[in-house]
Amino acid sequence: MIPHPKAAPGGPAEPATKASRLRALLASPQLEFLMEAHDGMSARIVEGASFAGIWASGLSISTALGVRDNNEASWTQVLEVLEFMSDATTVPILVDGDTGYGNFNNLRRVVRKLCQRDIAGICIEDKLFPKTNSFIGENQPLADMDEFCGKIKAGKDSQTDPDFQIVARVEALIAGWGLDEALRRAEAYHGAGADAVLIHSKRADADEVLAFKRAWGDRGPVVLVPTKYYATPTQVFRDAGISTVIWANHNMRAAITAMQEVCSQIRRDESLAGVEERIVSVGDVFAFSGNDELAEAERRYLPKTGQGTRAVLIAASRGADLGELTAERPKCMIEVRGRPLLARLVDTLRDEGVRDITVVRGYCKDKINLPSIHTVDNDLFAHTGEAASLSCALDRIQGDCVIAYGDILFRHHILDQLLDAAGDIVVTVDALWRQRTADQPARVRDLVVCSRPFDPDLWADDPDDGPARLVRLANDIGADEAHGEWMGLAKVSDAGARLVREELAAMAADGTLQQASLLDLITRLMDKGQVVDVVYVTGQWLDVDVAADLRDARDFL
Ligand code: SPV
Ligand code: MG
Repeated sequence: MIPHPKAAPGGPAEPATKASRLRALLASPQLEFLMEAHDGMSARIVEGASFAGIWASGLSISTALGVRDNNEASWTQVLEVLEFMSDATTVPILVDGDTGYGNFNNLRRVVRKLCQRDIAGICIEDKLFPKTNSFIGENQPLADMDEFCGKIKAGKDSQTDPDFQIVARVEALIAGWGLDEALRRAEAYHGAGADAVLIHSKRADADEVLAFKRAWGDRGPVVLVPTKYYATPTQVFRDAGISTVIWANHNMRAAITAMQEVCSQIRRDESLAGVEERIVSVGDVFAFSGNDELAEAERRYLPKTGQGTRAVLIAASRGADLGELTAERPKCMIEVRGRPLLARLVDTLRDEGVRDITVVRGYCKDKINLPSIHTVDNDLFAHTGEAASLSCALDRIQGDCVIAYGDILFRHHILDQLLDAAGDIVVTVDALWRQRTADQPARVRDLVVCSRPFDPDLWADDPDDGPARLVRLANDIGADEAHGEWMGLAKVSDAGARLVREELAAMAADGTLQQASLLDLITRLMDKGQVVDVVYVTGQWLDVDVAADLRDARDFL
């Protein structure tokens, strides 16, 4: 729960429920504000802007539903909207309940349903059902005062949450009945149990509502809706001792303006280029909707694709291009945002269920001391290559096994894709490699040629051809013929693991092992006819070779 804005540090415990927070807000001696919202999205925006409560405006909800503010939407349809708003937020919602959707009996049911949905309070106005917006026409008929008092009592008697608030809205000023009638009605509604009185006005100045407040004194909280007298400085309301100001419809109106502008521009331009920069990105929309939480929950609750899969990570080299940074530790142990690269890679693997992880150490091997990993050492690291390091872990390459460089970072979905792939030997290839290193083309190491290029419209394998196949993997492939860059991340099946072990043994026997890279190993396997499948990815990863990569890594996290 977010802290109640009025809770003093070390003060009494915060009220726990939304209704109790609305109650505290209405009763507080300071001026408080409720901001209009009309759906889950706008409600979230209101809470994100640090408003302590939400006004669920009848005008705005109707307008957002494409109907008029004349009870054209049924109360259960409004209730559906309120449920989304309440679920999307933690701050209390005061709902504009119009005239209560009927007589006392209808209101009783409404109040019970609102309590069930954790709506903090309702405001009802003393007009007739079906209502008309107060700013339309003149001298609208008012409800019989006694009948309205009965409605308030019925509402209070029906609330299942003891802190649920009922605000009585007095329309006497707008209907032209004058201050005395407004005060008479406010007094009656107060006596019937209303928790606060909303005195409404459609004048362009605040004179009549301030006159009301002066005459009313402090008999109970007074709420204002300064839609028409918006030019009145807020300090005037504060000085007058007003409880709460409602900014009643401004998100809905702002949304109409923004949507009309963007629509007409796209219609005119027949292009999105002119609007893209001034609207939130799709990524921002995902963040706004809390997609991170879902990804986290998926990791917690979905079966792990990597269960039973091992990993061998090659982390024997120093990373000399990083200079001083690797004077006393291998590059995989450089910290990015307070955690070594290798630890982050191990976290990603573990999150996907890959628990049996072996790291091949070499340079400054004592510095690779992460908990719960296996280590093997290539003590000849200074004179040997990646294949020799991998062969130090020969007996760990068993069953399904991920083989990766120890200095790469990637998003979880990349590992998911790789673990889901069915081939005996599968490599991940970045189809967007040109973007990754546009500023430093020399950094691209391992380009590949595949059986077909990446097709953005074909996210899964081609149903006719199956997965793309590796054709060539080398560091002398020209940019023109390349289909992507190998990430330094591969997976082998049990059969693939056996082939890798046999090939490493063959390389040891023919004397090529010591200087060979993983590229050489994979190339030899392909030369012998072994199929190597490709999982295409589109960015979302990086490796660390030079100091500038560390800055990218910080941004990546
Ligand atoms: C609403 O927001 O629907 C209101 C306030 O009832 S007003 O439109 O100002 O009457
Ligand atoms: Mg209304």
